[in-house]
Amino acid sequence: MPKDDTPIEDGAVHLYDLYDKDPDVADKVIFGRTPNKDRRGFLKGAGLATMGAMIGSTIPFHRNMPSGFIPVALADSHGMIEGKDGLTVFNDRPVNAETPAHLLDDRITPTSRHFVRNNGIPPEDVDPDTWTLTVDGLVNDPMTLSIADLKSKFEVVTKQLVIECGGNGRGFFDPPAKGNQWTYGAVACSTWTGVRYADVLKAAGIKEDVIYTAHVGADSHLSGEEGKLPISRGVPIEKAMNPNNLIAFEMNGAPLHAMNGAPLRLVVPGWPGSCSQKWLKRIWLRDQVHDGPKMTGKAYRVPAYPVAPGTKVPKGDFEIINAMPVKSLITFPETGITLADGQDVVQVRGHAWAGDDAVASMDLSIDFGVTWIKANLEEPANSYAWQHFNQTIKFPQKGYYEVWARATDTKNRMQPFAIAWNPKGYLNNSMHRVAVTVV
Ligand SMILES: Nc1nc2c(c(=O)[nH]1)N[C@H]1C(S)=C(S)[C@@H](COP(=O)(O)O)O[C@H]1N2
Ligand SMILES: [Mo]
Repeated sequence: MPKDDTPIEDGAVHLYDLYDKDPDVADKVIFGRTPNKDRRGFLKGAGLATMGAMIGSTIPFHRNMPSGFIPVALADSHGMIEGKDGLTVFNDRPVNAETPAHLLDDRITPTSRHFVRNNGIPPEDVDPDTWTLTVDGLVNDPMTLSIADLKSKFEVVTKQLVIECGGNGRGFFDPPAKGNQWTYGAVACSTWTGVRYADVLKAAGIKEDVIYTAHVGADSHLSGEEGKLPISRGVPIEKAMNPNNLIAFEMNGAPLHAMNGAPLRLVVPGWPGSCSQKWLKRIWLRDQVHDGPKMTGKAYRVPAYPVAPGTKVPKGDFEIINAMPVKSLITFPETGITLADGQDVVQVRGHAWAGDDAVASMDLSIDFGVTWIKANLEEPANSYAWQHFNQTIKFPQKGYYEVWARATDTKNRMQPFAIAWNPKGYLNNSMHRVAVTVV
């Protein structure tokens, strides 16, 4: 295979040469560290060169590879996105990556562990100093604000807020639903700093006939078509006015990560993550339910009535998802652990959250749900932060166990064992289970 036959970026050929000579040294040069199982690197602009470099070889049949395709040799490669660590990458065009449950063990999710859900291609070379946000539509005073304006004109607040993708848990649907096969990790609770969405709307002056917001970001459509938006969602004006929503410019005390919406994004916690527009450029107030891409049809919608798995539901029978349901995650121990040398006790811990509500109680079971053990549950740091739970669990004898976690919200709604199936695979809040073997 002649190396010059491949339409690769500048400098790529010598990468291959580097890998030919000594892959370990090559990795160090490219990724800045010695490779291990969790090979880290960058995905930004991952073309053939990056892929080839990561595999350590040329790809003779590369022309047959669909765009956005991830070679199976890299399929279990974690952390391919710069600044992210240990995420499971589903695609690179658009980038979609979730965090394994045991890596969400921090009380506040570090930026490196915050999942990424992109519908299009993020803007490149964003400049926070020249970035502007326009608020228009049915407002008394349309405004265009810089990030400096936001900081000087409005109170800056910091909150821990949960963002969860509406499709988190889709991977467990049977029959399967199309889309990213998220397991548990399309959720995070980072610290966000910004101004209240409500304060900005108030300053613009909301006209009486406004019922819905529309959010526009700077990412481009996968087709490359100029002006075509990959996603533009909105929320009822009442939800937009919730004082916990932020227009955020900082994540965990630093500028936003490029993949999480730098330099400016919405954080509308408690509702599907898709309401939290990244790379935010425009907020448009409307007198109708917003009809942007992924607002209509079946996107982020579920049937208005319960359906049997596999049912074909007419388009008109879907309704927009609002609050996410109560859910929890065991972040320690990691599923599949073995307790040896007479160990029979584990300090189980994790987090729980409940859409627009709070979590009232948290229970664990090690006998497949026959009996339940109350876990210690903390109050949230603020509304819409996840709540931490823990409990010491003793296993009565050797053998295979599953620890099940079940959260109950303040309205007495509990996580189900079985999946409430819907055609697009949203809202799966079935209980998290981890396997523990005592030998
Ligand atoms: N501009 C823009 N905003 C977006 C998206 C997107 O593709 N483009 N994806 C949405 C979806 S579906 C989710 S779940 C969240 C994910 O946020 P994160 O990538 O920071 O985890 O961002 C939302 N905001
Ligand atoms: Mo999402």
